[in-house]
Amino acid sequence: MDKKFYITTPIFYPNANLHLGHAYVTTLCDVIARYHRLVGDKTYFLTGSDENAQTVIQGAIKAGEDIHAFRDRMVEGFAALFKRLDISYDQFIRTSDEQMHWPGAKRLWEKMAAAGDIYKKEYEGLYCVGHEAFITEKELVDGKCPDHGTVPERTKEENYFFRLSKYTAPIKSKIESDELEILPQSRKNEILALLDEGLQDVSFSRPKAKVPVGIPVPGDDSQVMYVWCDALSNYITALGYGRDDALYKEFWPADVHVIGKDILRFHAAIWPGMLLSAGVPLPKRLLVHGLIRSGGKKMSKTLGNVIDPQELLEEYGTDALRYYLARHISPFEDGDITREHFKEVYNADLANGLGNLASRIMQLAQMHLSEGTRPEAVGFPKEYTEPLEQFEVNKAVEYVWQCIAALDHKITETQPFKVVKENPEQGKKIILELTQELYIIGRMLNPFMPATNEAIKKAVVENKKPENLFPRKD
Ligand code: ME8
Repeated sequence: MDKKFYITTPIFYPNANLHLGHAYVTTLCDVIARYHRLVGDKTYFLTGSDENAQTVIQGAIKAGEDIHAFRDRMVEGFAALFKRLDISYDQFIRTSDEQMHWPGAKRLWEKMAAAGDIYKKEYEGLYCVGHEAFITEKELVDGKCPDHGTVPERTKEENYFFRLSKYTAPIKSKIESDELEILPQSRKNEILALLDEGLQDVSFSRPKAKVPVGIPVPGDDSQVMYVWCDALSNYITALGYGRDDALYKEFWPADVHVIGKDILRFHAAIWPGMLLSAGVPLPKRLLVHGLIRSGGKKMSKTLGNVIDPQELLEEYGTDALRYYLARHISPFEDGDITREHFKEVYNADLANGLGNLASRIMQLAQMHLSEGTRPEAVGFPKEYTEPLEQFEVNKAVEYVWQCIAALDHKITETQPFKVVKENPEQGKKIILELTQELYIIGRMLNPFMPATNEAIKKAVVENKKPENLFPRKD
């Protein structure tokens, strides 16, 4: 098949270690990318880090480290977490990379400038470092940004502005017609309501003195690009836009940018505006996921309900965490996770469910079959592919667990352990069927739980019992 599929995560600020929310969006993308590879699509999966931000500079200062050393150390941590999570990205783009990222970001800026959409203006505003954006007086609560609880910086600067207002109508029509599709519908409505108010021009540069690590504005070294202008362009610079067009020609436009609802505005207004201005095709889709909470509350150090992905990985393993994120967090709504629920689900679905089924079947196979089997690859049922095509990852996992329950039921019904004693040929036939169905289940698990897929495949092909896949936790 020659269908291509290009998927991206947000690029993360290396201002602190990644938390469960970052692990979630990256795992979600990985599941979708692995599914597309499984069905034969030529897939490209991009992730990365958003490094030229004030929040990152502040992180380095807080850590008492040189900015470059700090960013390198943080990004090493990202890579280590993604390795542990079995994230199969094709590229990790760093916006500090002057070879890979900067030429394309500059090219895009030049195109926008050539279109007459960049102009200079004296500007006074309130900059919220948490948002990496100017916010308005009326958004403040008690003088603070309500999302970050911090007092914004009052700045008076001469900046370059981007004429985003000019693009309100074309952006709206692209979103309304689903040429730029926004999933789920509630997020599409949200952005359409915002567009109805009309978009304002945005400050698109900062003084170099304020953000010394930023990308210099073409033609004016005293200014650096606004970090969102710099960051959004990663989706094309990583493919070689402005540098080496081979990947760009093959994979752009993106099939889907996966983002959290916190950054919808940047992706559904500023990014399409930039692309329209520069004459670059728009991405096809935004998949906007919700935020993960714990016990109904925002995870916070004060509440003591922060769950570190490392902690779950150490206790339960990679595929258990991937399973939880894929099945028990909806890609379209806010999610929730607690240690108690995690353990409950682990024991029920993985230890007693899948793990137990695999070991029962393979025990029978090892005792009664003389060799392993490798079922011919058949297509996937539509109950599996249809939700995955629509990014309804949790529904697809649910379907696999229905297959697991059905196979469990089949063992109870057919009683192979009895039949094989009374009628060995008949018994072996049943057992062979069970192993083949287990193999197919393993194959369907591939996008969600790649190592488990491998372990099941090996067990069936080599006719041996898999290691205890998911030991019970008390
Ligand atoms: O915003 N639950 O980076 P970031 C679920 N650099 N997902 C969460 C989450 C939570 N509680 N918290 C964060 C930035 N996320 C910019 C992006 S893109 C060109 C630039 C996820 O490090 C979610 O996907 O703050 C969110 O959009 C992303 O992490 C923000 O990561």
